[in-house]
Order: sequence, then structure tokens, then C-alpha cells
Amino acid sequence: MIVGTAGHVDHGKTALIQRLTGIDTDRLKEEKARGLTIEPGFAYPEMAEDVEFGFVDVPGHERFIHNMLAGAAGIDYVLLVVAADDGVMPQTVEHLQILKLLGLSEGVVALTKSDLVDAARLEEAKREIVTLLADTPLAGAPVFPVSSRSGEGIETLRDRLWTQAQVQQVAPTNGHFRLAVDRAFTKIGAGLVVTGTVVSGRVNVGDFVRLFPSGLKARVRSLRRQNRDNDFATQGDRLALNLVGSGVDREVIGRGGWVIAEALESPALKRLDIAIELLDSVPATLEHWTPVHIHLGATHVTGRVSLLEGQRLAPGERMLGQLTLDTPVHACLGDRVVIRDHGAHVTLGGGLVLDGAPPRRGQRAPKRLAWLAALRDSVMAGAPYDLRHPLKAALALRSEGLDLVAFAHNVNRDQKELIELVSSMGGRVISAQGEVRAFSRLALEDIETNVLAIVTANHEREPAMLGTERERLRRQVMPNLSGPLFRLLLNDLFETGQVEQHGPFVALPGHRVTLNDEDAAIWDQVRPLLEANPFEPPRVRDIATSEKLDEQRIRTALIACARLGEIYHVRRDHFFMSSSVRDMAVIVQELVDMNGTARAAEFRNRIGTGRKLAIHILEFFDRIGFTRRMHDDHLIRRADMWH
Ligand SMILES: Nc1nc2c(ncn2[C@@H]2O[C@H](COP(=O)(O)OP(=O)(O)O)[C@@H](O)[C@H]2O)c(=O)[nH]1
Ligand SMILES: [Mg+2]
Repeated sequence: MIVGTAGHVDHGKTALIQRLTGIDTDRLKEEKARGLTIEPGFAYPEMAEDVEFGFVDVPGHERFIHNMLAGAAGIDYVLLVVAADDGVMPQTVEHLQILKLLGLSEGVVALTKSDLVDAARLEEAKREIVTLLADTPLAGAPVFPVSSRSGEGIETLRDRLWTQAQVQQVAPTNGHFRLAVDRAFTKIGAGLVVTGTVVSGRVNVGDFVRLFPSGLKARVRSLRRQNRDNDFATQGDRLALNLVGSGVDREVIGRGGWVIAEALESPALKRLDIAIELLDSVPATLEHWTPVHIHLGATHVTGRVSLLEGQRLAPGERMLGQLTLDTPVHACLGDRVVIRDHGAHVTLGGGLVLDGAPPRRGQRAPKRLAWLAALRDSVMAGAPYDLRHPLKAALALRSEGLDLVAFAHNVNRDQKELIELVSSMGGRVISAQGEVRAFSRLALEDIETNVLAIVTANHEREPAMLGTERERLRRQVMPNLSGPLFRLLLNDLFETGQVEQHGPFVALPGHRVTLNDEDAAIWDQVRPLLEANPFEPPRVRDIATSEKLDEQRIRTALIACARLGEIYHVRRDHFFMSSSVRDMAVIVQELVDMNGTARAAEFRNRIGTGRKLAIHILEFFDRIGFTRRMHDDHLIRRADMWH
């Protein structure tokens, strides 16, 4: 359990922590000189081995609210400090608001400096606090009058906190490791050390992690949790990580950075869809596109708020909205943000991160808002989030399929877990080359209907074509899906044979194309010539000469045949039988299997042609995507091309 102080400056937060733990958390020279907390400070009292316990002492001065926010990001339990003589003051209220926005609902109140007031004033201050807390998640929290000077009441408060630490429920570990970094420094002999709060997951000594924003990879050489050496840490821990890796130093990370599990990719996010809540204490409505300060974990950036469900938001109201950030951040579903005004003087409200990759268009489409609302509801229902409802809404939203890789990162879950969820809901998942898409049954039915309609229409319009080219079909039906995924989807959809795939063409079964009479006559005459010399058939001009035919007529006929899939147009005016091309592809594959590469010299020897033609044929294979050229080497790019 990490206890965090909150309260107005000079109300005795630091003195109280020192009295409770014996540790002075104001360790900076400037803090000592001014008697003022500037940076969050930490104290870890001795406890039984298996009890994790620590204190975060935050600055109370309004000028250091940004530092308070960095410290508050890791708190489980609130120690609200109010001086008996002053009573409730501006930062008492603001800190309380911030803690509420961060989702904190458990804690106690220390009514400090009890030695300075009489019993009547103490009672009055107590009443003030009870009233203040009434409409907050801390309503009914016990109030402990204490004096850090005389020591009065300290034992009672300590008992309460120490007992609480034993029984406090540890938040469920959820998703991959994420550490919100609040400090980084270089330790002689060890290298880079970063400290922060484990926002999710678990990390072990020896793990590889990634730094945000640099993207650099590092290894965890050692770690301390709650200031004690350990070999792992989990969600909620205060952590110091000693990291090693190439380029990994103080220059590349600091407060606001993140250390993230390698498995969790962390794209830099410029826009975040959030559920916004405006505090009821703010004097004016929040207008669309208001410039603000945004705090997320220990990250502090500026940006603007967009409202997705209206033009303005009244105090105390909630709405779906979007943050457009001046500096990209790392964030996942459920992260809390605190929003302060442009001048950084007042806290305006806060929000829950819902989606880190909003689309450019259709952000306010009713289906999308319904999806965001579903995400919000799952987060509000508590961790670990039940993602069935949002997944269902996401599938309904995306007729093009849901990108499960991006979704897994956004919600910080394993793909495997999400794939199982989709299947259990009757959806379907296809994956190829690192891409994973999920479809609802309804979406698949729509795609099927679309494909059939387009293929049928094209047969009618172009009866001489073998069918609709798969690439063209993909662009029409689902332009955002990759070629390999679309191919898989077609195989999946049409297992029952409603459409057939012939090479690059998709056609209705039974569809046959024929040449017109003139082309058919020429093809009858030319075909034997091409078959007679499979790897070096005559070119159009040679055919024209030997057969005494018009060059242009031969060309027209052969191009029609190529459309039917009978022959390939390998280079200008040079057509090969499709079966010959397939045979040559097998030879290329054999050469690559044997030598790791296909080169013109060996290929020429196998097919028995001149070097120049061999090069043309290899270039043809490059062009159609079967191979890929690197200098003189041709490597296989898509072995499945001829299946
Ligand atoms: N008389 C009295 N003074 C206190 C008590 N607690 C703190 N102080 C004094 O109040 C001032 C501010 O305390 P500090 O802990 O720095 O306040 P913080 O800004 O909330 O951390 C210091 O001069 C302390 O010595 C207390 O219980 N009684
Ligand atoms: Mg202090």
C-alpha cells in the first residue's frame, strides 16, 4: 500500500511523515533552505517481509501542483492533512478534487497542529472537514487530531495506517508491465536508474523492456521495490529500476517517460479519446477546443479538448471528448488524466482514456460513440476490465474488421486472450504476416454479399474477362485490409464454392469466357508455336513473319488470351504459356532452395535460353511479386503465388 499525503502548503504534511516514519522526505537542498516541499518525497517504514508499505509526500504549494500530480499517480490510500488553526484552504480542496479525478476513494484525515488550538477550534475544524468530504469519495473518512510537535495522537494514526497496510487489497495485476517514470538519474557503477510507479503488470530482473518515447530496448539489471532489493515488482509498487542497454542513459528518459514490457508496443499517441468530467467547482462551461494542461501518470503535456457530444460542457457534467496533444504520449485504456486550465492555475476536471487511435473521420458517428461509451462503462465497472461488451461494440462498428493488434495495445491485453473472447462471441479472427483482424458474424455476411454482387456485376459487364481481379475487388470491398488477409478471408468465406479463385481472378463457378471468332482462330494457329518452345517461344513479330499474319491482330488476340489466364505477357510482345511460367517458377524455387538465391547464369543453364532472356524472365517474376531482387540475387517473396 502506498499512502500519499494531500493538503495545503505548510499544513504539516512533511512533518507528519517524519513523525510517523522517522524519515525526512524533503531531501533537496532547496527544500531544506526554504522549508518547502517541491518534489514528491518517499518514505518506506520497516514492515514484515510480505507487506508492501510506503509513503509519498507531495508538495502543497499551488505552484508545484504539477509535481504533486506526478507523485499522486502512484497512490493507493490518501492521507489528507488539514492544519487545525487554518482549517480548509484552497489546495486542501484542489488536492481532494485531483485525488477524486484519479479515482482514489480510500483514506483518512490528519487534523494537524492540534497543539496550536483549543478544543472548541478543533471541533470546528473537524466539522469543516466533514462538510468538505460529504460529497466526495472520502465521505465519512475518520479524522485524527494530531500534533507532530508534541506527538499527541500520532500513535493512534500510526496504528490505523499500519493496520490498513496489512489488510489493503492489492489491485489486480492486469496486462503488460508499464512504469510511469517520475525520476531518472545516473548511479556511479550501475548506470541509469529510473524510479516510478508500476501502473500495470509485473517486471522481473533480467526482463527486456522498452523505453518511451525513445523506443530504445533495455534490460532490467536490478530493481528495488519500496526501497528494498527484490527480483520482481508488480502493479502498485514504487520501483527503482537499474536499466542497461545501448544508448540507454539519462538523456533519453526522465519524468513523464515510461518503461514498458517489450510485448506491448507503444505507439506515440497524439490524440486520445476520453470520458471527460468537468468539476462542479469551475466557474464556467468548458468550450470545444479549449487549450489546457494535461497530466497522465507522471506525464505533463499541453493540448486542446474537443467535445464529441456537444459544443460545451457545464460544470459537474460528463461527456465523451478528445484530447489533441502538442507532444505525443503513451497511454492505455483506463488511464486517468487530470486537466488544468491554460494558465495552469486551476484544475478543470479529468478523464478516463478510452482510445488512443481515433479515426480521422466519423469520430462523432453514433456507432463510434456507442463503442466509446461501452469502453467507458467497462472501465468504470472496475479492473480487471470486462472487455466483452466493448469488443462486441467494436466489431459492430467495423465492417472492415477490428485490428486486434492495435486493440490489444490500447487495452493492454494479450492478443491470445482477445482472440478467445472474439471466438466465444461467435466472431471470426484471421491473421497473416503479423496482422490480426476480428470480424463479427454479421460483418462477414455483409462482405460475402458484397463480393458476390461485385463479381456477378463484373461478369455481366465484361463477359470476356475471367473474373474480377482480387486486388480490384479488395479495393472495392475493403480497401483497408491487406492483400494477404483479403485472400485468406476469401478462402474462408467461400469454402463452400460460391466463388472460385483462378490465379489473380475471382469468378462465379461455371463462368466461362470465350474468345471472339477472330481471336480464337489466331489462338488455334499460335498456340502450338508457344507450346513447342516452352521456355523460348517466338515473339509477336516472329509469329507474324512465319505465319504471315498481321502483327497487331496477333497482339490483340494474345492479350485476350492473357486475360483468360492461358498465357503470360512476360515482356513486350513476348507471351509464354501459363504452364511454362509455372514450370519456370518451380525452377526458380529449386535454385533458391539449393543456393539461397536464383541468379541469371544458373537459371539460364536450367532453361537453356540466352542470358538476356533469362534476365527478362527473372525480372518478370520480380514484377509480379513472386521474387524480389537484391543486386544480382532474386529471392522468393511469395512462394504461395502459384497455389
Ligand atoms: N506547532 C506545530 N507546528 C507544526 C506541526 N506540524 C508541522 N508544523 C510546522 O509547520 C510548518 C510546516 O510544516 P511542513 O511539514 O513543512 O508542512 P507541509 O508544507 O504541509 O509539508 C513547519 O514549520 C513545521 O514545523 C504541529 O503539529 N504543530
Ligand atoms: Mg511538505
